[in-house]
Amino acid sequence: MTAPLTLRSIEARGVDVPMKHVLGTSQAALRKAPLLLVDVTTEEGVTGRSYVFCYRHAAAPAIGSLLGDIQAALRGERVAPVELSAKLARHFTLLGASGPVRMAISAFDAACWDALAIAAGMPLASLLGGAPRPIRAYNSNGLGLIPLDALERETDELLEGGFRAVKLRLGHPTLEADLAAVRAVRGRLPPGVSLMVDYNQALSATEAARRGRALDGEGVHWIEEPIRHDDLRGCAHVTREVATPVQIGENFTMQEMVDALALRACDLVMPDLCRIGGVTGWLTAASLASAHGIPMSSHLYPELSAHLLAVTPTCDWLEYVDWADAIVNEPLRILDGNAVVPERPGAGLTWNEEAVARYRFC
Ligand code: SMN
Ligand code: MG
Repeated sequence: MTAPLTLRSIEARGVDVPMKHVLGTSQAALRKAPLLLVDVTTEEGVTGRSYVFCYRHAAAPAIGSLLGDIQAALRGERVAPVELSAKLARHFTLLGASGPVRMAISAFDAACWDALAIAAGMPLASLLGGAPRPIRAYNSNGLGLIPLDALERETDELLEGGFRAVKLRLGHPTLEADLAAVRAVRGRLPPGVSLMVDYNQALSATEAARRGRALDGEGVHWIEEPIRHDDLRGCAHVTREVATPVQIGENFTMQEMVDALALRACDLVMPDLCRIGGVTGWLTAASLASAHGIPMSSHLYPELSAHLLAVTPTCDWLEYVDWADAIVNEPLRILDGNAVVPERPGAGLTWNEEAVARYRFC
């Protein structure tokens, strides 16, 4: 039996990592990824790791400060993430589990699970009752709202690694411009390669139904977040009106996931590790999706999500982004379009300290 682990400290460091391809969404164009690297150290000498994609730089010190609060509340406790999640839910009840609070709770939880898997000498997927296996991945780098010739160039680049799917951001001023972008990318894809599209909440429900119906004839694999994420009734309307599967979930709380499934607000779900409550939250979300027979994909964090999809009963697609490659010692490998879940203990994340020093901003 592995000896229990005792929480000693939580360290959080912000790095500003350049993206190889600009992420031009309908809401903002991102050129750098502000990542907060989280190390949970234990009295026994085991360190668990995770990271948070902070969206905005200002969120990194805020999440870091909340992790300091978690450290003060839980120092000396046994690393038992299911119990600690329940404690943290109470700890933050009065403040409310808003975006940065949820991200701090989630990243702490994920790093705790990593520590447990390292202590057990097992890959995270194995600790969770599964085993490392290839997980099909789509390339989600790049393909923003950029000119058509640039889209064509990027599509060719993004197919390297044998990916069998890519994701295009939409939400141009007109439906015609959206269709032109879809056709430009489609025209570069070999047969059998899927194309997902992501509106990042750009449309009204009426406009989403109109554009969605137009996209029905274009062979799109899913339409992601066509309207604001918290209008679940609107999402249900779009899902009914459009034949192409509707995908939502990257902003879900657990309650939103429950409500979305009850309202049939989508055909597919893609919870985000750092918004759904870390590994503990993911496992609950995976059970919910399974009970409803809804395919479940991941959002960002491909290194950890690959382990989690390996134990997700309705496992669908891994979202692959390469942002953490710049600061980890062993980047996630893609082989023939599948993520290779590493066999080493834990999730397999260790920091390249030289790169961390270069990109550090808080
Ligand atoms: C996305 C991810 C991260 C930042 C902005 C947009 C996008 C996705 O919605 O699903 O990849
Ligand atoms: Mg998205």
